[in-house]
Amino acid sequence: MTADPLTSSAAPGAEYAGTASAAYRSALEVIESVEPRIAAATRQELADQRDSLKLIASENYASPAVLLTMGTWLSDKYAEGTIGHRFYAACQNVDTVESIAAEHARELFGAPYAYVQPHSGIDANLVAFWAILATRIEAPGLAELGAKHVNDLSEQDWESLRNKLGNQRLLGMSLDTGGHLTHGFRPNISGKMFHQRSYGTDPQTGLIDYSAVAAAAREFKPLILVAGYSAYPRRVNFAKMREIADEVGATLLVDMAHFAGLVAGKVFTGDEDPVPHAHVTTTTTHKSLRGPRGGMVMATEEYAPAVDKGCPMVLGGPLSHVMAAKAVALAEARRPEFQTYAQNVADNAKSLAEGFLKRGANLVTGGTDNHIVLLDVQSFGLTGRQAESALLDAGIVTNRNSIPNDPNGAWYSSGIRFGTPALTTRGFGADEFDRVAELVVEVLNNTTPTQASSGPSKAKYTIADGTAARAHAASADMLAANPLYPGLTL
Ligand code: DSN
Repeated sequence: MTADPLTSSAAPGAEYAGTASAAYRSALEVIESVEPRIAAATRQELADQRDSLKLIASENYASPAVLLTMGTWLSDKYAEGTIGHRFYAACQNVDTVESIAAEHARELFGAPYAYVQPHSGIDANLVAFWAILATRIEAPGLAELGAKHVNDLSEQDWESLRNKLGNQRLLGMSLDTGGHLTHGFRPNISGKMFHQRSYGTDPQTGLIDYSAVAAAAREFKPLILVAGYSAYPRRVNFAKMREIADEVGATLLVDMAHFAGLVAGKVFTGDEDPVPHAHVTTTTTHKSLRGPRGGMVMATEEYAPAVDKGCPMVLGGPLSHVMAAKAVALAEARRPEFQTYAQNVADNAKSLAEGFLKRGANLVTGGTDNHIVLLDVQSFGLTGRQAESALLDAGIVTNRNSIPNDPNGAWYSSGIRFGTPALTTRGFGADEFDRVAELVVEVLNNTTPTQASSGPSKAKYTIADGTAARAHAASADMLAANPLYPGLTL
C-alpha cells in the first residue's frame, strides 16, 4: 500500500507540513486570545482523530490545503445569485472562485454543468428537487397560462400551480435497505414535499432487484426516480436506472454523496458512473471525495438553468470560502494519485469484509464492492447501539445503522456501518483492515447486553475486562505507523 500523498509524509502534503504547522499554530494562538475553550476543543479534536480508528463511512480527512482554504476573508462576502449575475456588488473574486470550482467539477466528472453552491447534501438534493419541479411542472404551467414569470400570475392561477408543484411523486430506495432520509422520508422535508414510495432490495440476496424497481415505477409513475444510498454496500447500475426512468417518463436523480470519490477516482465507470446517465446528479464534497463539508449538483443542459437559480430559490448566500476549498479539493481529485486512493478505498473495503466473514460475522449482502461494509450484529446478541458504544470504548469509531427489516428500528438498530475512506487516507492497507476486522470481532465477542429492570436493555452493555485496553494497544501500533497529518505539530 502506498501512503497517501495528501496526508502522509511520503509526498506533497509533507512539502507544506511545516508551513501548515506554522499557520495552524498562529491561528490557534489568535483564537485562544478570544475564546480559549474553542482553541482547546480544536486541538483536542485533532488529538482524538489522530488516536482513534475512524471508520464512519461518510467521514474522511481533508488535506491541509483544503482546510486552510476555508479560514479566510472569502467568508465575509455576500454573493447571492450566480456567476456574473449577483444581487450584491463587488463579487468579482467570488465569481472567480465559483467558476474555478465549477470548472474542476465539470472536468473531473465529465458533466455538462456543475453548481458548487449547496452548503450540504440536503441542500444539494433540495436544489435538485426544485430544479426538476421548476423545469417539469412550473415552466410548462406558466406556458399553458401564457405567462413568463410566476409574479405575472393571478392569485388563483398561482394557487393552482403551487398545488401542482406540491403534489408530485418520488420513488427512492427505502431507508432500511440503505436509502437516505432526503429521498422522500416523512421526517425530512422531502417526505413532506412529495408523495413518496420506496423500492427495496431482494430479501434473499440483499441486492437491488431492477425488475422490482421497474415494476414499482410502472405502477407508481413517479416524476422523479432517485438512485443512490448511504448504507448499501454494493454498486448500482445507473444505465438500468435510466432505462427505468425513461420508460415511465421520470427524471433520474442520482445522489452520489457517498461514492463520489469512487466516481472521481474512476473505480466506478461505464454503467456504474452516474453522471452520464442521470439527468441530475447530487453529491456532498466531504465524504469519499475528501473535500470540505458541502454539496454540489451536476445536471444536463435541460436542467442546468433551473439548478443555476438554486440561490436564492432554495439556498442562502453562498459560502465563498467553502467554494474555494471545493475548488482545491477537486483539483486534488483530478491528480492521478486520487485514482490510486479510490481503488485502495474499494480494495480495503473488500479486505475488511473478508476479515469479518472469515471470523464468522454476518454482513448485509454477504460482502461489499464499494467503500461500505454493513455488519449485522444480531449474531453477537447485541443491538447496533450497544455495539457502537462498545466499539467506541475500544477506540473504534463507527455508527449504528438499520439493516433490512430491522427488528430494533432506526434508533437502536441491528447493524454497524463501516467505511474505508478515512483510514485509507491515512495509508492503511489490506492487512491493516483485516486486523481492524479482528479487533472489531474481538470487542463484540466480549460485549454482553445488560439486563434492565424491564427485560434486556437495548442500550446498556458490559465489556469484559481488558478488552478495550487490548484493542487500544493494538490500534495504537497501526495508527502510529500511519500518522494523520504527519509533520503537523501544534
Ligand atoms: N449523514 C450522512 C451519512 O452518514 O451517510 C448522510 O447524510
